[in-house]
Amino acid sequence: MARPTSFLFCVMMMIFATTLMNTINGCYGADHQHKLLFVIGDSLFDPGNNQYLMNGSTSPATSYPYGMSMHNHSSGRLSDGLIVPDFIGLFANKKVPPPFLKPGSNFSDGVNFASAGARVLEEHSTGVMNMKAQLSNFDKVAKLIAKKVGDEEAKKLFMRSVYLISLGGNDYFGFNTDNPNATQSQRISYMRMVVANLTNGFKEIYGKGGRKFAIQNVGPLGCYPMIKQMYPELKGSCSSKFLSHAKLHNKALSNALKKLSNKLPGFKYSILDYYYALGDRINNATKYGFKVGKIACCGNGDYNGNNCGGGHDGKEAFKVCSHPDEYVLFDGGHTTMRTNRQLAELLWNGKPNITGPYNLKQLFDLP
Ligand SMILES: *[C@@H]1O[C@H](CO)[C@@H](O)[C@H](O)[C@H]1NC(C)=O
Ligand SMILES: *[C@@H]1O[C@H](CO)[C@@H](O)[C@H](O)[C@H]1NC(C)=O
Ligand SMILES: *[C@@H]1O[C@H](CO)[C@@H](O)[C@H](O)[C@H]1NC(C)=O
Ligand SMILES: *[C@@H]1O[C@H](CO)[C@@H](O)[C@H](O)[C@H]1NC(C)=O
Ligand SMILES: *[C@@H]1O[C@H](CO)[C@@H](O)[C@H](O)[C@H]1NC(C)=O
Ligand SMILES: *[C@@H]1O[C@H](CO)[C@@H](O)[C@H](O)[C@H]1NC(C)=O
Ligand SMILES: CC(=O)N[C@H]1CO[C@H](CO)[C@@H](O)[C@@H]1O
Repeated sequence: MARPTSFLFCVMMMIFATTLMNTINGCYGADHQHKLLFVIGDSLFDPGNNQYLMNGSTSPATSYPYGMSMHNHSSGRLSDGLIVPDFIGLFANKKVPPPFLKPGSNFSDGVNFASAGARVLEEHSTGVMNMKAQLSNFDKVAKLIAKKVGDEEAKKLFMRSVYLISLGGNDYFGFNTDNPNATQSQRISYMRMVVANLTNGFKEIYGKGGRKFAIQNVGPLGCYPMIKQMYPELKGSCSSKFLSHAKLHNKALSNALKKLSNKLPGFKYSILDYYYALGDRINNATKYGFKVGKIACCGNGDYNGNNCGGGHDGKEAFKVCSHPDEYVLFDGGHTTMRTNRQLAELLWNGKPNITGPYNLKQLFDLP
């Protein structure tokens, strides 16, 4: 069978940003099969970007026991090993999407902009790239690609590519810890603002060509060991205040995405029901092959909810389990590599009741 001539424009581009130099060594362009994976998110998806924002100071995630299941390669990922976007890259037969800020990264298969602590609403925070900053970094990459292959080819490439997003958890964590006495109507209007801003973010990507969106909804915050330790009066049960805020968000997000797909031609999406997927693992760990769901592998306190790796100054005492594979959670708010693989499998080819209306495999397969 005759194959259409397909060739790549291999390009090398430089961004100089204050002290950072990024090399974009990419092959983009006339290969009409080629699709990139762009990742936007918070600590659940951060592949180590934040260490480059720290001006040389260390973050616990860049040292033991983070990375302990990868020969102690502590990359800045908040887990014992790989995180969800890494697995998605591998399932799609691509390279693991590299951290945007890592000097010399090859962005030919995609790039990961995620930053631990990122929020939808906050614009500037020290040591964190919030949604706005991540979108502006996407814009930089998009402009450089367009400069190299032309606006039209670039737009087609962005249309074929997939945008994997995890945001919102930090907004609700922050709001509910800062405003313990907020009324229900204040909580609802805050949620509306988060969803509206997030929706604007999706529209911004759509405006540059993006058509295929994969979004993980907000997790069961109230069941995280970190939160259980903040509210000892709950005696280990999940905080319904945090759970209900996450649920409100997830319902509104799902409606907002349905509306967008009705309004914007070609807009396709998947939502992973992370709230259910993680909550069921925490509460029914053995069903998924784990031994421990409610206590983290690493940290201190009754649920190992805090200070894995020694906390911010690296000096706090903490315990580490010897077999992270037996645990759903690695630290007080983040999953183990084994859980991450299961979640990535759900995102990749989950049934519509967990990942829908499309799953990621279907999004990648679309032209
Ligand atoms: C970047 O990766 C692509 C695909 O794997 C490869 O063809 C290209 O040569 C790489 N660029 C550099 C400069 O290593
Ligand atoms: C990882 O580091 C810890 C603490 O320094 C050490 O006990 C362990 O043996 C190391 N594991 C590997 C595989 O090097
Ligand atoms: C790092 O240094 C830059 C420039 O001096 C400053 O703007 C930024 O806030 C610093 N970041 C941190 C995390 O201290
Ligand atoms: C919230 O309400 C409690 C109990 O009424 C009160 O003790 C506390 O100071 C309030 N917190 C804030 C931040 O207003
Ligand atoms: C987005 O959030 C900001 C506050 O950070 C708010 O002023 C603005 O109205 C929000 N936008 C939408 C569309 O709700
Ligand atoms: C989702 O549907 C599959 C069958 O398609 C079923 O096996 C599974 O239990 C369902 N999961 C949930 C959470 O409803
Ligand atoms: C299948 C199963 O065991 N489901 C349980 C999961 O955990 C919740 C909360 O503890 C239970 O209500 C379910 O019965």
